[in-house]
Amino acid sequence: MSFFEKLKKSLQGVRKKWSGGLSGIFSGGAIDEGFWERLEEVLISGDVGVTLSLRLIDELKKEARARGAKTPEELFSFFADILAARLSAVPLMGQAVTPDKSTLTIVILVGVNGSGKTTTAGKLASQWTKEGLRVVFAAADTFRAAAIDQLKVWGERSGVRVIAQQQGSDAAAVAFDALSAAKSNRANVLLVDTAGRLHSKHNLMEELGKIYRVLEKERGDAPLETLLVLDAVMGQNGLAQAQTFDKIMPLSGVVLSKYDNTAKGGILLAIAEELKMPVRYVGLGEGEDDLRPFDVHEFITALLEGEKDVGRA
Ligand SMILES: Nc1nc2c(ncn2[C@@H]2O[C@H](COP(=O)(O)OP(=O)(O)O)[C@@H](O)[C@H]2O)c(=O)[nH]1
Ligand SMILES: [Mg+2]
Repeated sequence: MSFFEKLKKSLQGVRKKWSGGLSGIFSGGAIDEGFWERLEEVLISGDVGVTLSLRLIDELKKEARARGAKTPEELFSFFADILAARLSAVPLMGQAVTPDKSTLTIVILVGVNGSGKTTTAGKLASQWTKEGLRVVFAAADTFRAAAIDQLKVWGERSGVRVIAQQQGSDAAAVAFDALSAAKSNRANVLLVDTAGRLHSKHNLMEELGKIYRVLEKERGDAPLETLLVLDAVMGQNGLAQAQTFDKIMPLSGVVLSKYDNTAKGGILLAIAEELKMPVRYVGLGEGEDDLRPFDVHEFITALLEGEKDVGRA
């Protein structure tokens, strides 16, 4: 299934719950006060956020005047263009991490408990091993034994070596070991799974900072990617998390997980606009193939398309 088909399928759920979907707003009626109020309501209830919703509406109003739009239908493509322009303005938006065989790429996954870090590590490893890349896992979530086991299951599935120590051991030491192993094995990717630190627990965040500093110091020329895994279901609450994690280590992007599970779709716009952070990947399920690089244009088409078009290929 292509990203588009997959996304459309999962967006059917989002759309139904998201006040009948954005598409309904643009079909029929007139461009009157009621139209703008309905649009505002749908955007805000869809986790776009108040400030951004009002900004988008202002922009669309200007566009409507400038182009002399008479019906909501005419506004539809203007709105799609506005969303696309804003999303595309963020550097690295939708760009997959592209390790290559000539070097080692380090990828650290961070995020709160249950956000989907380990699953994302597993999905990425599955994709990359299929491309013939050599992947090593660092089990730097040393908090719970179950976390190490969970990573090992993914490791077995893809034939990926897991560098782990005992539960409770120093996470930065695991990361250090794993980097050495990755280097001596001439691996192409080191995927570092970390513990789900509550962003309010400062000492735990410090530990995460230590992992970053160790890898940053020892990496040599190896490119380093730091991805924040955000649970789409968290909505606007996720934005505060992102800022806290970004202070611990400069983030190179967001993996928006569980997009198939959210009742609201607008958080994606809020991440781009409020955080100015690129959404690199979107998680659309629990399976190994359910992680896709984020595609701006396919996303907007799928989001704005009416229910009537859902079956179209
Ligand atoms: N539906 C859905 N479930 C997901 C997705 N990503 C992760 N999960 C599930 O979310 C739960 C927590 O994921 P896990 O990777 O253990 O989170 P971690 O604590 O951040 O490592 C697991 O049950 C995963 O299967 C996704 O994109 N969609
Ligand atoms: Mg985990």
